[in-house]
Amino acid sequence: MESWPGVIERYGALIDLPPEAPPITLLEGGTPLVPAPRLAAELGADALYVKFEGLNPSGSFKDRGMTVAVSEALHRGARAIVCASTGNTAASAAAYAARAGVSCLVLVPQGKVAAGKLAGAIAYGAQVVQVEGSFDDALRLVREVSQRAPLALVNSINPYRLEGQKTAAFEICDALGRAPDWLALPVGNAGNITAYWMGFRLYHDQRRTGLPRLLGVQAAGAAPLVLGHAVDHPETVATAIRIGRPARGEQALEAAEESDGCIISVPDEAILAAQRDLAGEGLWVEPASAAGLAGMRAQVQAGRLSLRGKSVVCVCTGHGLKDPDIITSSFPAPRLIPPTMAALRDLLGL
Ligand code: AN7
Repeated sequence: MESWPGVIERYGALIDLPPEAPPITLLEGGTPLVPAPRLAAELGADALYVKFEGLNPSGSFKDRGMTVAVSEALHRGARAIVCASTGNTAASAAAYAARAGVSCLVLVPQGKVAAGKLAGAIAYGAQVVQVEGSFDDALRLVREVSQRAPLALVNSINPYRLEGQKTAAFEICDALGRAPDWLALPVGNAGNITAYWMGFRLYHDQRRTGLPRLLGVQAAGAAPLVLGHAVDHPETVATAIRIGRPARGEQALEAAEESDGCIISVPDEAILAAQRDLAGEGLWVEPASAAGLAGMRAQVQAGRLSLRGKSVVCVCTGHGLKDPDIITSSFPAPRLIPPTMAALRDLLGL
């Protein structure tokens, strides 16, 4: 079998990127669609799959969009890129900037970025700046600075990000041979749900597959699209989606509606429970990534939805390794014993 070539090479004809732009790639995409039969049974679904996006090169789905955005920026002559981020965009931008040999500036909300994301951005060599404020403050600043300085903005307001991210929809359809009945995913800045809809629509327009219904899921403390207004001080354990003014909010609402789906919110406890249950299937994802499953479960439990005979894909957007603290801080430290069999026997009650 040929090795996976990255999303630009694989889906180039369907991606709006100047064909003469040399791809800056880390061979992102090609992530597994893992069946989770126990979760399917619990929800009464015919089948449930996890699109495990944490297996991308920098550990999240952002790499799909970053390969296209950075390739396009370089093709235009950019020598530096910039983004605001709750963490994953920062790590991804830093990785692709490193790959391209250009510099990268990232602005993150102070103290609210998971350890693995901050470490990643630093490891790849980005200049990381903390902002005394939220992601939304950071996004406002980078929008402005990218107009004043020669810095290419690679947040998902950059359309090339969506061009890359829509490839995840193609992969799902290619793997299943059809579109799933439901696609559930977390919603933060709302770029990803918009991109998925673009991807599904494109395959549908080409008469390759049907269309799924979309379930976008926000955290209750950061749910502007459910409340219908901006949230000034978003708060959630799922720091990736701790966003109060989603840049693509309108498009996300349109996508959900067009698909005959919806955007809902779930409390942090439901997100953490879903994270535990996914880990119980051998799939350790970061908290935000569990929101899709948490939302599906909430809809089913409330009787708003029956999944009988239906197939569901939950998009798990980032790897659990991104946020180790959320796990270690809620469990006691592992027991410490002297290096003797007596001590181990004692501990195990043998
Ligand atoms: C794991 O990195 O916004 O709705 O700055 O990291 O497209 O924003 C991350 C978002 C879901 C939400 N899951 O996607 C950032 C950032 C994970 C994420 C989302 C994010 P969008």
